[in-house]
Parts: sequence; C-alpha cells; structure tokens
Amino acid sequence: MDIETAKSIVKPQLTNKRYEHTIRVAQTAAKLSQKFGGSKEKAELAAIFHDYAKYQPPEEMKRWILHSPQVPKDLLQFHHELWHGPVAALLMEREHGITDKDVLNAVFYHTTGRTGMTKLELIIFLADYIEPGRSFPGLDDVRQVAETDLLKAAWMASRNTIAYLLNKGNPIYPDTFYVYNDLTKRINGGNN
Ligand code: DGI
Ligand code: FE
Ligand code: FE
Repeated sequence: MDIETAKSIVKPQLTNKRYEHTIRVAQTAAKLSQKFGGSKEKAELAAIFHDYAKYQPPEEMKRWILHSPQVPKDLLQFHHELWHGPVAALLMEREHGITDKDVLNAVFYHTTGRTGMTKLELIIFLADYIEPGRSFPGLDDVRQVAETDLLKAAWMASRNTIAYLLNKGNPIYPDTFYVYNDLTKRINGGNN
C-alpha cells in the first residue's frame, strides 16, 4: 500500500492532534531507517498505522482480541491502552490486506515492545517515543543517543517508560519488562 492511501485510511479515525503525531512518527521513522538501514517505505507504512486503533471503543477492541488467536489473551487483564497496537495490526491485515509480517509486528508491539525486536520494530518503538512533539523527562538524552545507536536509544526509551509506570504505581505488562531485559543484554553484547 502506498503512503498516501495509508494516510487517507488512517486520518478519519484519528483526532487532528493524533494525526499530526502520526505524521511526525512517520517522519522520525523514515529518518531512523535512513540512518540505521531497512526499508523507509515499510517504516513509514508502519508509522502511519501505528495508532490507527487508538480511538476504537475498548469493548470493540476486546472483541477483536477475543476472536483473534494470535493475540495473547492476558492483554485483557491490563489497561486497554495496551490493546490499540494489536488491534491496529489485525485491522491492517483483515480490512486493508497488508500482509508484511514485519510491518504488522512493528504496529502490534509498538506500545509494549517484546524480546527479539527487529530493526523495524525498534524504529517504530523509538520513533513513537522521540518524535519532535513529545516531551518526557530525559527525552533529550534519548534523542541524542538516537543519532548514533538504535539499540541503546530504544533501551533508554524502555527504561524511562518502566520508570514512569513504576512511579505512577501502574501495573506493567510482562513484554514491557522483557524488552528492557532483552535490550540490556543486546547492548552489552549478551554479557548480562
Ligand atoms: O499511543 P501513544 O500515546 O502514541 O503511545 P504508546 O502506544 O507507546 O503508549 C501509550 C501508553 O501506554 C503510554 O502512556 C505508556 C503506556 N504503557 C506502555 N507500556 C505499558 C503501559 N501502560 C501500562 N499500564 N503497562 C505497560 O506495560
Ligand atoms: Fe500507540
Ligand atoms: Fe503513537
């Protein structure tokens, strides 16, 4: 699917602010893919769709998850904020015929991350965190590291998100910890 078609599908589903965030994630993901390698087109396509399901009613997302064998049901025990990535990936595949697994996984796992993330998955995960409209504590450091080191920057994003969730006393989905542990090993050459 070309990017303009993707945009025209996604835009009506989002608020203006969310659509602008989406465009910035796509621009950031395109830059990251030029810097670190991989397909710019895939990065843009995944970015355009990553928050496609953000405003689906939780009951509807729950139905999609319950009826889709590939989605782990334990997600339903956690906040519905964690459901929009998997549901967007399902909708891309079933309603828009997008079959590229790497693109679908980048959307599926963009909120939590997971172990063994591909370059494209890391790029979307990181682009969502560092796009220029974001302002989180410590974000400038992550942006700086993202100039040279994709794994380390994604690790910092993961660490900061966990710290933020812990600080708020929120429950944390297992994949959110797994990506942190996995990236800790990967940036240390497996010595941890
Ligand atoms: O959709 P976006 O706002 O662009 O960003 P996102 O999909 O990365 O994350 C949405 C929210 O999900 C963000 O406030 C952090 C939160 N989050 C990420 N991992 C976890 C989580 N919330 C809980 N409760 N548990 C997690 O493991
Ligand atoms: Fe999201
Ligand atoms: Fe997002």
